[in-house]
Amino acid sequence: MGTCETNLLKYGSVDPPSSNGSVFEQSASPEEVAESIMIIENLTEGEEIDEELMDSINFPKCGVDQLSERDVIDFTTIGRKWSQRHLTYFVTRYSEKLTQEEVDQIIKDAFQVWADVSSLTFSEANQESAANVQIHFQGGSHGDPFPFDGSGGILAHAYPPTVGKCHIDDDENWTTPDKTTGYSILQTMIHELGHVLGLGHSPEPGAVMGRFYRYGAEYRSPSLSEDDITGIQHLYEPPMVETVKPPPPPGACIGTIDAVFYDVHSEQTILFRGSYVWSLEASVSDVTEITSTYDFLSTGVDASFYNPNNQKTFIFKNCYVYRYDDRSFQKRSTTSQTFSSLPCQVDAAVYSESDQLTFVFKNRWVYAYSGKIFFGRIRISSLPWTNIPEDLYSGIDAVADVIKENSVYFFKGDHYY
Ligand SMILES: [Ca+2]
Ligand SMILES: [Ca+2]
Ligand SMILES: [Zn+2]
Ligand SMILES: [Zn+2]
Repeated sequence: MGTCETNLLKYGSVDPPSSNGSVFEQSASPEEVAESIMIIENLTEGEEIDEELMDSINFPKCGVDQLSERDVIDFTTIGRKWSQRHLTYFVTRYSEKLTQEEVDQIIKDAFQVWADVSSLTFSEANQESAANVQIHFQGGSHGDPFPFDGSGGILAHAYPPTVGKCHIDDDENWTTPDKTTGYSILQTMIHELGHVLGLGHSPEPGAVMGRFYRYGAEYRSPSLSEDDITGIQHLYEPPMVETVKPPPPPGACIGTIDAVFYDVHSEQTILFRGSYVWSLEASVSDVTEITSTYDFLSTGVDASFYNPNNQKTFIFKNCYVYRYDDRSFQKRSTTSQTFSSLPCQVDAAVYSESDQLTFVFKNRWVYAYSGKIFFGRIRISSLPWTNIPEDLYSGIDAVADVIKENSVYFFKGDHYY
């Protein structure tokens, strides 16, 4: 233990940072040294820890980062996790750079990113003492032995489970992800909460759990990489399948539907309602639970469309677009990242073969895209298609271009047109 600790401290002081970029934590930060010491102490206490971690203890340096130099795994965990699957949080001090509403929303969004791909759920506690996770914005000295360093350099740090402390350096120019300047508080919060949940740093260049802050518009509201997802699911399992089954679904063509698309290759019409999906082919219909094909969408969807040119399916849910290659999940991104100017919670979407355009519907408006290029917003009543019933001018539930029949079907309430 004694020699090990000495090596750790030497590592921290001798190794220069590998880049001048801003880091979420400094190389072998005091936190990580502290983490390593705790983990080593765990050994003497006989607490059960990861096998990978056991191996790493034999390395000359005992820093948590040694894990990442091994080929066995990419994501790293710090050998500790929460035993419960529901965690509560509380903001002990708000930022001077952001409004309280902005901070609350960002924290909610950041937790949701992890909740979407794991069995974890999160909610806000009424008071600090009732919270598992405490989030604190403050610059310089902030009540622990590891003061922040002013503007730049270290942006934040967080303690491993089950400490639950997440500290954000409030001397940074924090901004919400829709801005173009400043550090994205969302990117930073997702990363730090990863530590709070037990993830270490990943060497994968695309991982949210990489050591360095990532510049660039696409990272201001970053998607988790496969590596991040594998990491969190290693600790907390994939999202739970509903154990209480909803009542058996009624027929596909009765009542309001959420979304629909026509798959020209399989000649199937795919209908979404609640947590079920219907595949209609000629007169045969097959119903399955949504999660059996579409991961992460257990509570239903807002809209969907199929692009026959690249055989990709796009599914909209709240502020996200989920892209599937045929039926396998590829990536999730925010609606506004994928389709500029597009609001959250859209009503319906369709790729029109005849216009070679994607139309996304929200209330009485239609947003038109050629690929990802925004063409403009028009009223449903001004769509270049003939015979659109007036009932649909105020908004629709779902729409599909059934190419086989050369018709566009609109769905609203019990009716389709
Ligand atoms: Ca700093
Ligand atoms: Ca809908
Ligand atoms: Zn970090
Ligand atoms: Zn701190």
